[in-house]
Amino acid sequence: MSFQTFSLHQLGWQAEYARLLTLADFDAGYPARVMAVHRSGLAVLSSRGAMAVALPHALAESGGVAVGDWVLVEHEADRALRVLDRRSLLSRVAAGGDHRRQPIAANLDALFVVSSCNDDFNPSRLERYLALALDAGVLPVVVLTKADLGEDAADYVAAAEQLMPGLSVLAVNALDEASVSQLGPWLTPGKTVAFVGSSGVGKSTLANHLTGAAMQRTAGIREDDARGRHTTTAREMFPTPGGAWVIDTPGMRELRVAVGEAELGAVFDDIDALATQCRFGDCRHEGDAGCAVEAAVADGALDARRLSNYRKLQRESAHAQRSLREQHEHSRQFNAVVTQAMRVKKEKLGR
Ligand SMILES: Nc1nc2c(ncn2[C@@H]2O[C@H](COP(=O)(O)OP(=O)(O)OP(=O)(O)O)[C@@H](O)[C@H]2O)c(=O)[nH]1
Ligand SMILES: [Mg+2]
Ligand SMILES: [Zn+2]
Repeated sequence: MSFQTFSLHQLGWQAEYARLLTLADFDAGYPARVMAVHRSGLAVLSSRGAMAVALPHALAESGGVAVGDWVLVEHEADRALRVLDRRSLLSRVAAGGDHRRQPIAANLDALFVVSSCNDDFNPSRLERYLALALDAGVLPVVVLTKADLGEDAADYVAAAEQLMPGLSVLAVNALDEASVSQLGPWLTPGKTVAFVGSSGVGKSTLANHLTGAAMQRTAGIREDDARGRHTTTAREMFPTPGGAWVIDTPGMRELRVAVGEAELGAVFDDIDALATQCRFGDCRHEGDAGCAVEAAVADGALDARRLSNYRKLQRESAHAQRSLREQHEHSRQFNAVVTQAMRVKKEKLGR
């Protein structure tokens, strides 16, 4: 596939990036946007067109490079020199014990959190995605697909709107172009959006409509469990005819989060507001006297599920952050020991 050339502005360049580059940077290289991350290197687009550039090991290791990133590409060398500071970064906690953050997509303007008007609809999972978006610094928009398959799409929309104050929720038939045009307001020129959600909910179907081509594979859904097979395997960014940028992602089976307290609190703003009305400032909302949160659960104003999911996400985030801190501390101590050992060795050799 060949790309036409794009100006930096069309690629989503923002004035704030220019401030991150020094004259020395411009002498060394030029900015390019990462369209895809491959094991062998990066596919980038710049005002010079599409190119494959090498990704030095050190750069890949230090925080990684994500689709949507801006990199400085060395003049005449086709090699990425560094990643420019991100405006937003969507990341997940890696599977396995080490709680490392895996970058998913960078410099997003909106995150379409996709679920369907069927068994896939799960408020706790959606809250998890909303927290992920806020933590990434991205505006979440909930898109509920398969509105054509049932009559109760409005019920799903109403339920989703309860999940965060001011949340935009759209019900669509992803197979219908006119219905998909509801996403238009978030797809203005130079804006970058990504789709996340479980496998089979229609992320690629939506992305294909927007980019005007079947560039991502889609798969038929299995009727039995309302889940599709995993069909999207790579993360790539594609332009829409209107000048926006779209990133499709593979369905995530497990999404662990490590979200900041403030970001989590923004999703669960209603609970935090109730908590200010508890009799005691240090109320744990666990049988404490005069607890406004538990009173709200008792009289049906607050969903017990929502309260328990808030607690779960708080615990999970605290745990992941503690684990990251410990690792950081460990590697700091380790480096100190190594540095000391090398110094001793050098001194010995010097004598
Ligand atoms: N009727 C109907 N079918 C849909 C809708 N959205 C998606 N589908 C179908 O659901 C199946 C799965 O869609 P995909 O777009 O591949 O799902 P995905 O989210 O990209 O899945 P992964 O790539 O596995 O994460 C396809 O057969 C689509 O045609 C919708 O709104 N209505
Ligand atoms: Mg897909
Ligand atoms: Zn309380």
